[in-house]
Formats: sequence, C-alpha cells, structure tokens
Amino acid sequence: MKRIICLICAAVLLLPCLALGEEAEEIETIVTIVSAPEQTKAERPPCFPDPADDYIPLPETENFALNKPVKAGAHTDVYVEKNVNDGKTDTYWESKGFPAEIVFDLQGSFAVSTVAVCLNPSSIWEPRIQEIAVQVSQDGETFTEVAAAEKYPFDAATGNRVRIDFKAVQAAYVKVIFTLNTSSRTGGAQAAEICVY
Ligand SMILES: [Ca+2]
Repeated sequence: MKRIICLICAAVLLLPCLALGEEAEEIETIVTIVSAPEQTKAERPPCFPDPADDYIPLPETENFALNKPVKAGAHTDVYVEKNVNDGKTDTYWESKGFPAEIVFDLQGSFAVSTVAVCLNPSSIWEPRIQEIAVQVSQDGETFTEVAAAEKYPFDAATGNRVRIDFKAVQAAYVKVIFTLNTSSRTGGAQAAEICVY
C-alpha cells in the first residue's frame, strides 16, 4: 500500500515539471541588443528635477581668480591652496587652524563686486557655517575691508556655496579671511573653489 502511495505522490510531483518542460520548449527566445551609453558617473534622467535649479546663483561674468596665483598659510594634509581656484569643486583647500587667510593675485586690476565661496555640492558635505571677511588691495600690501566678517551657512540644498556681494571696487589682489567653520570634521577653513567677479 505504501509503495502505491509513494508512486502516486511521485507522479503528482513530476507532472508539473514535465508540463513546464514542454512549455519551456515552446517559448520563442527574443533578444534585443541595446548599445550601452558612454557613462562614467551617475547621471540624472532628463525627466528628473535638476538640483542645480535651487543653487545660489553666481554671476555669469569672468571669474578673475580662476587659475591665478594664490597664497595661504599652513594647510591640512594634502589640501593645498592651489586646489581653491582650479575650477573643480571636487578638489579643495583646507587651512590648518584659524584665522585662515588666502590671497589671490588677479594679475591685473579689475572692478570686483562679488566673492563666491564654494564647497563640493555633494550632500556628503554636511551643513556648516563659516565666518568669512573680504579685503582688497591694489599693491598686495595695503588691504581695505569690503565685506566685514559674517557667518555664512553652507548647505548642499543650495549648492554648498555662498555669495558675498559688496560695492564694486578696483582690485588687483583679493584676500579672503576665515575665522570659523562649524563642521565637526575639521579645525580649519574649507573651500573647494573661491571665485572673484
Ligand atoms: Ca577646486
């Protein structure tokens, strides 16, 4: 009796398998080959909102500080001052302590009215406040304050950038002075890019 029950069970279990096997043979295989796009980093589909729409806007005029000579005091680790005006927000300067001064030689006298300080826009860079003042000079020795020290909030939601506007003034040198950074990850000033317009 037991043997009969076992045979019936085996038949019940095998039947669906046999049926599936027959069906599998009938399925027509269709393969569509799609060429992969040239993609080296994460990209936003066009239908998604662009986070940059919420960034603090920067002037579209020439950035007089871009790739110009720059001097600063001691830096942290490998985060040297030449990273601060190389045009890339994924490289940055980090001072060793405060106050931290960084001076740009604009290699010419220009009418300037805005300094922008940018961190990497990635949200990995948590919100923080940095206290910043701006001075200008025509000879690189005597500087005049054009923007007094003020606390500026950096937030990835607005591009991790701040914009310091002041009355237009002729300047051949621009000094940016940092006196505070509330980030818990550093004891110094941080800037991925400093732009002068
Ligand atoms: Ca940079």
